[in-house]
Amino acid sequence: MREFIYRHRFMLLCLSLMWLKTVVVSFLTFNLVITHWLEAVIFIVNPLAFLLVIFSLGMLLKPSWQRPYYFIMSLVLTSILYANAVYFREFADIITLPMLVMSGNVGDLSTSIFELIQWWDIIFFLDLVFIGYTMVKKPSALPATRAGLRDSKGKYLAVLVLSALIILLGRVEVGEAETPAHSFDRQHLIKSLGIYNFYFYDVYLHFTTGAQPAFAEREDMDNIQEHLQETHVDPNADFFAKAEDMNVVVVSLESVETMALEQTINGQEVTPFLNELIEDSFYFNNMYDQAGQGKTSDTEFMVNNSLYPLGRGAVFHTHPEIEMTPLPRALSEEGYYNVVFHANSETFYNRNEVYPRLGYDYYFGLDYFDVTDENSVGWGLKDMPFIEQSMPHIEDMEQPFYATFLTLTNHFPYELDPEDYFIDPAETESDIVNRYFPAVRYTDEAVRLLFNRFEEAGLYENTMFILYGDHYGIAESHYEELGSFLDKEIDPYETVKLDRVPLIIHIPGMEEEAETIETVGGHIDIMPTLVNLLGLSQDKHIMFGSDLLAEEREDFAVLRNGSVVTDEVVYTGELCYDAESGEELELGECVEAAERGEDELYYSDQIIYGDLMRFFNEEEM
Ligand code: GP9
Ligand code: MN
Repeated sequence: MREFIYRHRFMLLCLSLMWLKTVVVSFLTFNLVITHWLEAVIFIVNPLAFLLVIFSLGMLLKPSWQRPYYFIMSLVLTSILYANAVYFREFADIITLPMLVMSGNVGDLSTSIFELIQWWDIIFFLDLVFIGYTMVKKPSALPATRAGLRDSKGKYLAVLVLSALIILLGRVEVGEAETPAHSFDRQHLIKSLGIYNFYFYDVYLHFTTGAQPAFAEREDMDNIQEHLQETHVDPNADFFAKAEDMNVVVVSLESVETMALEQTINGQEVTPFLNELIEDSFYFNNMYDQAGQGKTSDTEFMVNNSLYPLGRGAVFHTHPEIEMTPLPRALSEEGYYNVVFHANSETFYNRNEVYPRLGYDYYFGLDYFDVTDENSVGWGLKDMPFIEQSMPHIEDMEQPFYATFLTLTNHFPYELDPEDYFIDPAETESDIVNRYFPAVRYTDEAVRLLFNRFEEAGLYENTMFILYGDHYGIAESHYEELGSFLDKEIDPYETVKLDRVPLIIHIPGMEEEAETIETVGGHIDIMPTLVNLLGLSQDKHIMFGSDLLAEEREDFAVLRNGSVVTDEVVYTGELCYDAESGEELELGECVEAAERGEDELYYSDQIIYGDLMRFFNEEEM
């Protein structure tokens, strides 16, 4: 043993440093909740399974090739760790393979990426400097010796057995027997598999899901239709067709959270216009962000399909060609003209491919806007000139229309020109938190402008407006500073609560019925609500959500990471809370809700992965 250590010191040094770094970085960056000593042991040893194999393979090489091999391996693995650490700062998630095919979007993301990189990230690479130095300057101090397969069979076998045992150990379920499964919770996967083995699992998912359409059968769809029938809730008949034949305007409020509507800065409301609008609208204050890695586009997918987005990648990118029963297409049949306004490149999120399939007739993308240095900031054209420049197209449009406006100014990293500050920034240690509120305030002003322009154009009275926050704004990595602003400690329960996004449905002429509705729901429920209000047939669609105005509505929302909210409990990351008080409960109290959440995501995923809508049978709905 001693001799082995001596002969392979360079390899053992690289291996130990990489192991240590993986455990420390994973623990510090991925917000893992470790509640049991065995979980801690599994978490600490699991990166070894992969590292042992990868580093011991180096011993097969000639000594002169070994050092560069170990150095390159350490560099590659450090880069994987670092890329994930940076990604996690904004997305609280791990990079999956389908995200890599979205790298075409990266050019537009440059403003966001620079904001995420910190000077002290150099720490990630310090050990590589040390390894590189000894490799070049002091090679004799740390020997690398070849261990041929024939002579060292026993050693390689031992490595394989040890790695296999570690992987098996990761499969051990720790904690209470009644723990729900965790298939949608990537943080749980990292905890039990380790970051490197996670990628093997991801490759496995990539291929198995890719093959799913070929093996799918009509029966798969029948089972899902049966499930949907069991959970079906009748829409509210009193609201049926209340907005029939009206124009429909959908406004995606970039990164606007419900929390923002409830705040003031130095006595000034953050969203004075939305707050005023709420008084005359149906306002849903318990809607949850159900987007996945495809963020804005995932929400567009939900709003137009009432299917959940996928857990991996943006569904607009990964499955642009599946069969769907989308809302705009149903509206086309009723004589609607369907358009989208968004001042970003047409190919971003593959929108140019997906929009026609959703039933949009026209996409007013970047080319339709006059974008200059003066009228743009951050991600591009500012929301107010965006509205101004969209209106002439609206005024010329045949009616009724279904028009989606995607705002952009309130996008991370929340840059704003001085003249667009209507309120002061917040005063916390985080510039992101500070800048977020004035940026939301600016978007609020753009929405006011939209309403004014609709009134001036004489279109207001005959238009139903739907405004929603597309997803969270402030990432978890800023929760300490956000907590100081909100004056509360942000525990996992509060983290889920901060995932609320506003939903406002404003129907001119229905101000009398206006109310704030506290039912728990999410983006998935928008389409069924609109289908009812517009007097369309429910039976023509496979919808996972339900009418938000339904009398018998069940309070329920599942987030894409598997967290679930009902009127009774909040389940998140293997923890269970009382929905009202936020008090922690026994995990068993959440099992039913968590399993229901898993079913919803699982069935919806099956439809997309298997392209099951091919087998949709209207008769059975
Ligand atoms: C991109 C815009 C923002 O066109 O919709 O996307 P996001 O980064 O929020 O998903
Ligand atoms: Mn967005």
